[in-house]
Amino acid sequence: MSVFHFDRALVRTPGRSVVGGLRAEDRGNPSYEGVLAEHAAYVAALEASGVAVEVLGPLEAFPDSVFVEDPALVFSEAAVLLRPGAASRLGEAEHLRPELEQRFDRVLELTGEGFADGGDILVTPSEVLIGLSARTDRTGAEALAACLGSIGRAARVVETPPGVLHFKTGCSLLDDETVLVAPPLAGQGAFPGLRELVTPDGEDAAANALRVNEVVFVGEAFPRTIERLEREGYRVVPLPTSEIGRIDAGLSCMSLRWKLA
Ligand code: CIR
Repeated sequence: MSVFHFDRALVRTPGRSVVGGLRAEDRGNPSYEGVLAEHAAYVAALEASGVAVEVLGPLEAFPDSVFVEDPALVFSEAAVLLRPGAASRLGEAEHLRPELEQRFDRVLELTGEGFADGGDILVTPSEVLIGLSARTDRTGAEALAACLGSIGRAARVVETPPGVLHFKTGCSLLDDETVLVAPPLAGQGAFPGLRELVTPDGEDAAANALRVNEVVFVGEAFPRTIERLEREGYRVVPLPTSEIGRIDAGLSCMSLRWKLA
């Protein structure tokens, strides 16, 4: 079962409120037009890589709702509505419910008191890794692992190093054998059986790359990572992320991706 071959994706147009999106450190608001342009480039890149993209309308009441990866998790066989750990984002899942019900035969739901963000979930060929973070707590992670068990998916709860927003802020799958990792996640034993390719000095944020079919999306501001990946034989598609980067986002978070069963 391939974990990076996709033919469908769901994205959400950013609302004007995106300029007030959450961030750990304030380096100034992103510009709305800038985020829109980065989003449009991302959608075009998904389409160019062979994915049919459906675009949902903006949700002004939820500044971070362009990051559709966090309130849900999707597979070919089912979707799971999550419970995002930031109070301002919890309601996003409910807005995805009808969209997922239209597109998936099975829509499961994370219930209980815990929280889990999609940004903390890395699907590898052998298992689903759920990173504990400031957004995903142990109660949520364990409830999600149980939920995934009900669809026959093995899950393992792992740590996200302090200071890293989401588990996938610091890692992304490059192929069936290789994971791109930022130094804080490297050498921690989090990825048994996978080769770790570590991002070059000063380019930790490049670790939130995205493998889609035959290409890897990488932030264009990370030339050394791009060069390293190209040397390794990957076909890299550099994408602009400077505006979404101001609100702590990378390339996995702007879409939900799956392959029709
Ligand atoms: C947040 O803090 O929730 C957003 N500003 C950024 C979310 C990025 N999501 C992701 O990497 N999965």
